[in-house]
Amino acid sequence: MKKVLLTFALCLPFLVHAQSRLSTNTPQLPASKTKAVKANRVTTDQDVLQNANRSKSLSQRTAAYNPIGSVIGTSTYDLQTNASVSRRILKYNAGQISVVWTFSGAASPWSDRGSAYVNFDGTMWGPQPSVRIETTRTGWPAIASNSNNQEIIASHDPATGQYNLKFNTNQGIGNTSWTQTTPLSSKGAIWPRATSVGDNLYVLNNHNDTGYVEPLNGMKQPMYYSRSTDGGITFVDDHIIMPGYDTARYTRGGGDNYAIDANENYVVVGLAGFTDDVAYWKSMDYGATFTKYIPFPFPFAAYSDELTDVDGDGIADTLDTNDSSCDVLLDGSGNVHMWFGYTRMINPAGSPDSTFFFPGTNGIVYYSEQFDSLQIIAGAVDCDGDGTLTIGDLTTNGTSGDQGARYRTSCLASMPMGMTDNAGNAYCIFSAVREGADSTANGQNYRDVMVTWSNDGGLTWNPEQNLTNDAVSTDRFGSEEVFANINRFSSDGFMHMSFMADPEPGTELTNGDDPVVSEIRYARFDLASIISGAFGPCGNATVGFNDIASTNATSINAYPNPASGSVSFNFDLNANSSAKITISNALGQSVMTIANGTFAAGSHTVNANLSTLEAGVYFYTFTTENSVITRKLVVTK
Ligand SMILES: [Ca+2]
Ligand SMILES: [Ca+2]
Ligand SMILES: [Ca+2]
Ligand SMILES: [Ca+2]
Repeated sequence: MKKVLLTFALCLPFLVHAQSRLSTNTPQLPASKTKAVKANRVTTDQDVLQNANRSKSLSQRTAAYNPIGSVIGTSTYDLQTNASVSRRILKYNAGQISVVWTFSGAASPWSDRGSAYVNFDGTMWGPQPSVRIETTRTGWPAIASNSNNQEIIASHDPATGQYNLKFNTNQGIGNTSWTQTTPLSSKGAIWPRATSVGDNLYVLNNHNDTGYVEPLNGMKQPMYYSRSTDGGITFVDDHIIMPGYDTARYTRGGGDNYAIDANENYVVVGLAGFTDDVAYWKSMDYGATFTKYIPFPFPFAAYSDELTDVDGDGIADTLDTNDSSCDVLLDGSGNVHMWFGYTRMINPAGSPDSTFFFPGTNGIVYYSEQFDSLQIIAGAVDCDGDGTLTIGDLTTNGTSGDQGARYRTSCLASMPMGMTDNAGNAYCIFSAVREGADSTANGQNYRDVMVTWSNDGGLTWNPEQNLTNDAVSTDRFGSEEVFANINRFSSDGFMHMSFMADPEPGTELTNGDDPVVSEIRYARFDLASIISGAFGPCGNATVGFNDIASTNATSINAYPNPASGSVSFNFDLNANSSAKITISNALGQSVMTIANGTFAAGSHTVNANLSTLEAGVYFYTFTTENSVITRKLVVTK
């Protein structure tokens, strides 16, 4: 057996931090509950059920099920990732939103599986898709756009026996006519990610040769990077392996354990894996060259199931590591932000069959390139305040008892995704099991979508809040919201989110749940509510979220603007609603309330006397039951 000790830090030409136990304020399970689970590696696209030969029919929702947001589609195939969540929502400045997901309308073995696409055109969502966009069976869509406002969807095609990527391009944002091409060479490509800046299109995927026998560059299932500079017509880099991604540190890659982001000339590729480093590659020249960094090294180089004895006493040690889910994000200054799920692992026998991880671990870890800091910033919350988490340890994969559902090697907190806004704030959403939301037939805890945010560039993070705990009021019964993904940058004051929702924690594919039609939902969250802490650590379903279809403030305008002496606000409501208009100064201090009451559906005009205000720039905020609009108002004398 190969014996590798903690000596790599001195011999690598890139940034490495000494591993130390992550300090955390997130509550952890009692020791008796933190059991180890054998880690099954994901080696191929999962086309077969964990519990095969079941003959149940697809079931529909129960009446009590009423999660937030609006349904924009469905899928009977309910595994949207093996680890990291893909950014499958694009929000355009003109107001359109495009969402993709892995779709099927059929029962196992999901013969019609493929990419579903739906677009919000600024007024309404397109119809829910009932068929895939590809001509053949695919999955795992990644979406990007080019400078012609065409949208490009990359998905993997297992039909050839050797996986490959299919690219489908439409004629413009929202257009549902697709032209299918295969611009990349066939390299057994699976589980793609994509992002773009102008005509620079970046694609990341895993290698898979179905037999899982062909090592490339000495590694099984390595991650690949590809780059197009003409909007996806041709690729100048076709399935290349990143510099420093080699047998010195790696024996294999993994399914969906990577992320990519681009912003102006910057590109970042992030990589995790529970027996590997958390690493990223950064480019400052549109992806032509990359430099590798390792913010959180795994204690063993090129780990291949050795005894995890790092202190040399012959006894396996439990190691802090990542749960294979990660995200990377570039802010407006080109600084890298990286998040990953926290877990621990041990191999007590030094054999391939004895690699275990601890799914009861609780924490989202954040790395800041700017501050070179690594910290646990959030996790599942002790909602009843008794000092411990009353959540199962997920060892039985969420099938009974006081379990939440485990998704592959995800832990209590997992699947992070980042966003920044035009005020310089950073946000991280993640999936966490919610203590107390314990209302399924099996007594399972639901996973909700959580958020934490930072107003100092990632140096410190505010307490986590629960965005989707729908079990807090009588009209919103419990439901599982997972695979949440959001826009990478917000310029409109909202976080736009798509996610999968259903009444049953876990998936049919990996948890052996009954077949179900899962919903793909959209919701948007106003950042002002997140910043004010309105959702709270355990959820408050009455504030802050809305979906565009039910937004009752359709418009507001101030006239004249600039205004002198007086101003008129004209607004429309498409339903009866409370409505308030306030004016604040450039410091954010409220200086005037103009309207505050209940208004009927329809058009309204409210006049205001501005004579008490100094000349200058102000903002008016229009708040209704489910929306907040803030716009600039200039006052002259
Ligand atoms: Ca030891
Ligand atoms: Ca508790
Ligand atoms: Ca929920
Ligand atoms: Ca489910």
